[in-house]
Amino acid sequence: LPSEADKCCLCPRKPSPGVLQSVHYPHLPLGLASETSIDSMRRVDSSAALFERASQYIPGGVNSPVRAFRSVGLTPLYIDHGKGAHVFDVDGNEYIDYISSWGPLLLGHAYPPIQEAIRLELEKGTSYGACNAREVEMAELICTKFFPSVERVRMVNSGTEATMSAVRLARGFTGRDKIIKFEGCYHGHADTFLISAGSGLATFGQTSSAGVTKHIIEDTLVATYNDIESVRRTLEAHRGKVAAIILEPIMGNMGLIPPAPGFLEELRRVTEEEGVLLIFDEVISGFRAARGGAQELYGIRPDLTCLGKIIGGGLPVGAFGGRADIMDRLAPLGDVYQAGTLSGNPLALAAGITMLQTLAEPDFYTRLEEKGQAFEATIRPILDRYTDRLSYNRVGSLSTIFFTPGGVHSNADAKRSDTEAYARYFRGMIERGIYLPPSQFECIFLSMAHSREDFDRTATAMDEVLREVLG
Ligand code: KE4
Repeated sequence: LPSEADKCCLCPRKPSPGVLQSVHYPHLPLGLASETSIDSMRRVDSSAALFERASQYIPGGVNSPVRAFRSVGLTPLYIDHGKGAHVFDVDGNEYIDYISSWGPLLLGHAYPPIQEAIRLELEKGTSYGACNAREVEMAELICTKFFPSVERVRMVNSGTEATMSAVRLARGFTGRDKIIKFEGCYHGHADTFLISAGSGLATFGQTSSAGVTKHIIEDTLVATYNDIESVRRTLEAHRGKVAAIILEPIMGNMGLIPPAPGFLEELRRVTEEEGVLLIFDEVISGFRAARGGAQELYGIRPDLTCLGKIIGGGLPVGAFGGRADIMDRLAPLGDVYQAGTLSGNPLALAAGITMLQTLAEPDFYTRLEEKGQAFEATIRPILDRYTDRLSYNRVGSLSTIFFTPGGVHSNADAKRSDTEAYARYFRGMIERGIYLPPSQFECIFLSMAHSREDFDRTATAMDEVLREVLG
């Protein structure tokens, strides 16, 4: 093994590509600390070299399509570490990060109390496959401090697990097969949702996935977001067969599209009239739009709620919950099965609990809204120069600049965006150290770590790049 003197620095200096950062693993018996494991664990290549290696073993070189940067005409960055609102790639470049890991990092990267909570929990172990006290703490926090509509909650490991489990439960509870989703909404990659979906699917110009069987497609009906008449027509055509309507109450996966005034209220009313369950997918909006998510912000009580992202503080956690009479149909009490090896993992919940305890502070959401307002105020003078080319939507710390004029209030509006112009904008901004979502059909996610200086730097870059892209 390399000598102690070769001990690497965890926060890499500007490494030259391909250099094998030597490390010292005294705790690993020689047989384990083989050259291969050290090489794969510590070899510091450039993003380009890592992508080339990754592409040999990982489809498209990525573990989630939107990271591939294909729609913005680049190859992906490989991030080495993050701190606050900034990330640092393996080539030593620093960026202001407006992705925040696609939402989870509401407090910024490497938030010290969360790091400490993980460190302390780690000393006790990582997973038991048995009940642990963290599960109780998390359930109590969700049910008593954040979501009054959630009388019972079940922990899972991702947003997809949360939404697919909620839909199965709704079908089991109602005895009905069909669900209604909205064009452009994305609820994760379970088969039942990959029809007319947003996020990564929209990014690649398709809205449905191969491999989804016709029976699944028959049971997923699609309505138009912000168009309550399209919902009424769909329900009328399938009266008595629809188990639930699932939606992002604030649409985030075609870029940010807020609910039209009265839309959510009408949706609640028509679902109650028809005996159809209302499922709010708050994987993005939960803990972000307000303490109690979009349902608090707009005063709607759904029957079931799906959570993810922020709830894990950056580690893999999802959850679904809602009315006790519905949730108690879950095994082992009821006949709707759902399970998970790592559900309620103590390490992940230690991070999530620390996150939620911070969000429970009295003035947190006032300060978060001030952050969103400050960001908008900083870029507004630039946006106002391009009202004939751009639209801008914001709800709190979520926002999107659409490369289409006239406002974006629906999926159809969003789809008019000039994605080529967005790609040129993205490339210009990332060259200036501003890391935006690599797709027109995603949101900017602010964190509490973003500073006034970050916003000023972003506005300066935006001013230059939009002059290049739009004139
Ligand atoms: P996950 O399974 O990716 O944890 O969550 C799925 C999901 C469910 N519901 C909503 C509203 C979501 O936005 C998501 C996932 N969001 C995308 C970004 N828009 C994740 C990023 C990615 O796919 O890499």
